[in-house]
Amino acid sequence: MATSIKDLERAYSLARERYAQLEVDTGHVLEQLAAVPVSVHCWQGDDVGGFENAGQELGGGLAVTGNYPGKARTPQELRADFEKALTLLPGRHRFNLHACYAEMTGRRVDRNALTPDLFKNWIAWAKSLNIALDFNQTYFAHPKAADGLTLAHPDKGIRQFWIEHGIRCREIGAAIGKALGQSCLTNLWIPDGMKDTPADRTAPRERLVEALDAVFAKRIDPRLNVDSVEPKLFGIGSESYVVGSHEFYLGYAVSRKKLLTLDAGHFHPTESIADKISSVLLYLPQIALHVSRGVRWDSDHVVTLTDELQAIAQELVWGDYLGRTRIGLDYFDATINRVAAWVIGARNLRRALLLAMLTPIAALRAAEAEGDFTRRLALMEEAKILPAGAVWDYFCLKQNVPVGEAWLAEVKRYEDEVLSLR
Ligand code: RNT
Ligand code: ZN
Repeated sequence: MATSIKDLERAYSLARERYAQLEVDTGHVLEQLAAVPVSVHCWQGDDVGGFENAGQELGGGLAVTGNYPGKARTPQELRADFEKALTLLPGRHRFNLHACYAEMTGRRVDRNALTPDLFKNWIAWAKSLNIALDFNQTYFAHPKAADGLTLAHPDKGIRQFWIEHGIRCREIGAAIGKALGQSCLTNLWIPDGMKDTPADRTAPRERLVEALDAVFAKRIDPRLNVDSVEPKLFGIGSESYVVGSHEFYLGYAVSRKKLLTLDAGHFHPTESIADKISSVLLYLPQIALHVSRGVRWDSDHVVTLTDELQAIAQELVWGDYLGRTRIGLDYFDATINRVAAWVIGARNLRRALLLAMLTPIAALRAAEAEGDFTRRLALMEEAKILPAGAVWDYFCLKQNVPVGEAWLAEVKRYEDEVLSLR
């Protein structure tokens, strides 16, 4: 039986008092938490399929495993699925599209010729839901990316094709931002790399800088669109060398005033992006995050409430970086219900932010300033099991979304009534 509203309120009231003793104002936390926008990635809904129907395999080192029934096959289905997810998610959300989700009507338009009107249904839908959109160039699942090289390709014609794609996508980003009145983040990730030891690591990087400069040549009003570049350490088929590495893009972003997208799965397995945030933000006004979960490699598992996720949230909250970070999710799991995958990951991200906001950070910092590391560690550990669950439940209640695992019954119902009929 579900907990009654009265019980939820009672539990919250006790929790509020407990946190007040630690000088944490839960009322303020709830307001702050609701306001953080999280950009949810469209591609969990259909296994990074998109709607070009070109029969091209995903490629680019991206791999989605699983064949759970009911995946979205059309833009209408994808939109309906995400609308369902939104009813189960507390707080503000954006929707993050990829260029390969263009809606072609009849005639197929290639990537170098995409125009904003191919996204007009997405824009109208976003408007009707009062959510903002983000965007991504799609440098994979295309014959001209079949050898895993795009903007760094040795062939000038192929490079030019992908430069044009990059330019078109920024224009689409700007059109989205204009139509929705909220600046769109257009994120650029390319798969370019080599499976085995390269003989020349320099030339592809020189070509990439030149190509990126061509993509970004036109100035776009940041109120309409901002650009971000996403580094990676290695991928499937690019184990030995990735052209757009962390150092490559960090230098690029700083020198060209672009955002840098830190993806949690794009580094050595024991390396955390949490520690990078405060360094990178010394040199860049803004960054973007792809919150993901690597398991042994960049496997893009559904985001769970790990220590790493909490470390990321702590940095954002404790470092006061929320206003300078465009938070997005990036994972794809086809072995479970895809709507549930969205809900689990997005709720976990916000839960991690809540935990960080509820930590008595002033006391921790005071202990640190006094050099009292015993106290810092002791308080940090005690803080971990303060009654945050009661605050989370109350937050969901106030946000009109299911409390606790009750959301799962909603997803199951949707599966029975909609997904299983596909
Ligand atoms: C790939 C990058 C990239 C993609 C999406 C689909 O390693 O993480 O962000 O996951 O663009
Ligand atoms: Zn990513």
